Amino acid sequence: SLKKVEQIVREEMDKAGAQELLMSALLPAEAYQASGRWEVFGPSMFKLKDRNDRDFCLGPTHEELFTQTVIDNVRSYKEYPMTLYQIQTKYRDEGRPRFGLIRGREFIMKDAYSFDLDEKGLDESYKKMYDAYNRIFTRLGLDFTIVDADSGAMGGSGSQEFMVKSPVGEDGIAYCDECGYAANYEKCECIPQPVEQPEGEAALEKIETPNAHTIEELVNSLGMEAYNFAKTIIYKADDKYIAAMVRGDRDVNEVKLKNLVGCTDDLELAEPAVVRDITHAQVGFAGPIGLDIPVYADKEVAMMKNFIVGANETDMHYKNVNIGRDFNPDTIADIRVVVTGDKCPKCGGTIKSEQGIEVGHIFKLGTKYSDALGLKYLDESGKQKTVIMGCYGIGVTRCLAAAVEQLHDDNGIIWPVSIAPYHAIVVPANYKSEEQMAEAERIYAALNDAGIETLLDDRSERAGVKFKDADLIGIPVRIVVGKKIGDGIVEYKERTMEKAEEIAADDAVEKVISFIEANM
Ligand code: 9G3
Repeated sequence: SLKKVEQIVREEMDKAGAQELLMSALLPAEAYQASGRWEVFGPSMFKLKDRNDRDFCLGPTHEELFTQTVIDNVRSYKEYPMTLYQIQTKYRDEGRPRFGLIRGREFIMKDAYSFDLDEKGLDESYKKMYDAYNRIFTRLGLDFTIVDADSGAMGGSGSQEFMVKSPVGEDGIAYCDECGYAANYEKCECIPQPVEQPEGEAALEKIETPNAHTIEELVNSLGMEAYNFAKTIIYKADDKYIAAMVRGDRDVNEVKLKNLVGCTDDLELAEPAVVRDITHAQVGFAGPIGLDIPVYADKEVAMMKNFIVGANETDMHYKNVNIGRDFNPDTIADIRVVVTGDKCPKCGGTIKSEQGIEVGHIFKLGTKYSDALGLKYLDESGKQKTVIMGCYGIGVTRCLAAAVEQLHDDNGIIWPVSIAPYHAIVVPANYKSEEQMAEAERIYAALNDAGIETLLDDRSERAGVKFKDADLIGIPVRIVVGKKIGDGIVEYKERTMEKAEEIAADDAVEKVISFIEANM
């Protein structure tokens, strides 16, 4: 299945005019030091030393190496445009590796890099990749959505993600059915949703809230609504601490906040001991009043009146808090996670949000790497210019997991035919019956001769075990040779059919061929 995914990616990349090469995965530090990323990646980069104590890494991505390759080999502007790619193992020391192939520290990526003379050229190269990605994910049998994405540390002028909808997806997709707007959580602008606010500013009051550590407990003990509270969450941003505030019924979007704060590494929740040290209170009573770290407040908090916050004192909260009189955030910005029901930032319609697995991400990079490493060319009038780049990734191993997440049932995997490990399986029901085994072998050989990738389950196992295994590994179609073979009858079952149907043994090969051809 993995080889089939790679081959489909390869075919479509080649059709789009890209050229394949293969880089090292064990790389000297120099290229990443030249771009400044040797430091930027921090703990995510697997670093090691060689026998001469020189710095190396296991390659997490290859912008620098492809740029250097073009510098070393391309002499004239006439050789552009070009798009180079590889299908190669990457290494990243993820803070939270999980879900098997979805997020591992070693994974296979197709990474491509385009090199153009100008922005117009980049737009053309980008469009070719965009179209190739549509063909690739369609051929892989994935139901995907394309969303505008944040470029984050990559720089450049924007990017798009190809997302496979799945509840185990770690990424969020916000989309509007009315106007077609689609963005990932990091990119989607949240329109502040006002909730009714009391008139005037009541007097600030400290109240006892024994053991009310969470919003739910507070709501219950005070008989208020979650949107009457503002949460104060303390994060570690690189080597300093910050406080983020969102309305009680919202969540902090940590990528939006990270981009706003401009920190290098991902934000991390402050350890409880640090929270106690900063707030002088147990966790769950943090608030903005009297806090001596920067406070980033979501736009909706700035609309609240007479609301409740932690008092930075164990078991105590403040009520009737008002911005201006009682505290002033250092920054007010959109730092919350979009939710279903939000207003569409484009047309005002209703936003829906779902989880997704990012299987592809394409970027217009610009000159970030060509500047850093010095990839220049002399144009036809002899004027020196910088090459414009794009980069395009597909999580090849992640596509396998995405396909399984999206296509399975209680009996196991349902592979799209295009990436199934085999097209068909032949199962003799009774391994003790010479007639059934012989007939199964005959059909198996005939299918293989017809170009159908066929598995023969000739184990000395009960039929039920063989059926369950065939369903579990998701073989698209199954032929069972049982007692009725004496009447020239076999069973035919497509993986998605409820029940098997009886067909003439002589029709089995043709029926399987037409099913496979219709679903490739
Ligand atoms: C690193 C480490 C982690 C990383 C990166 C580099 C993510 C990194 C973004 C990309 C951008 C594109 C080429 C193909 C398309 C995607 N996590 N990214 O660059 F060193 Cl440790 O990989 N790269």
